[in-house]
Amino acid sequence: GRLYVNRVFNISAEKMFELLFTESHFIRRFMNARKITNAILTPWQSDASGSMKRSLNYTITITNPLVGKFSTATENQILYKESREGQYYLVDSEVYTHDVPYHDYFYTQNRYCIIRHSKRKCRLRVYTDVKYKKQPWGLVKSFITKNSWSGLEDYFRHLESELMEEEAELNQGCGDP
Ligand code: YK8
Repeated sequence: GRLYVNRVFNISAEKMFELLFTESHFIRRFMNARKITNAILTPWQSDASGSMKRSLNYTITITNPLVGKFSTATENQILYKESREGQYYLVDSEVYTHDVPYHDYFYTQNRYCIIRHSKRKCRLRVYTDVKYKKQPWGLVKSFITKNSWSGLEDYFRHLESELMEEEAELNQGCGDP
């Protein structure tokens, strides 16, 4: 896997969770900017193990010339019960892209870790892995992995920079002296 985001933000852990994992203006704006459309989100609901789950369905716009311009996708998120409000949030998200070549072979697992740093700061880590449901040939596998990494890198670089913008806006006039 790869670590795509690992940074301390001037944003509380609680606020970071709200920005990324609720229907915040921030995430709506970000989805618009990424041309992620037709989003349907279920609310967070507790499961039998005491963790929380939700799922998202949407259409992504793809810039990779090897792939069609759009794909539907499903994202299943789990907020582990080990999470502590305001302190520590661990979210795993499995993303299935249904309309790309070899879609039945792989999915992406993103692990988001939000850790309280101080009252108004948190660390965000995003760790990503491409997982295989069945083993493709070596050549196909490296093709999938390479194309996935480049798309993911672009996505998380953009997310990080938008979070930095949001951080600047949130701290206007009331940031740390
Ligand atoms: C989520 C991983 C792979 C996929 C894409 C497929 C290449 C197909 C390989 C062929 C287009 C928002 C990605 C990047 C699309 C976007 C997905 C996003 C960024 C040529 C063999 C969508 C996080 C996420 C997870 C997986 C990403 C796909 O919140 O390369």
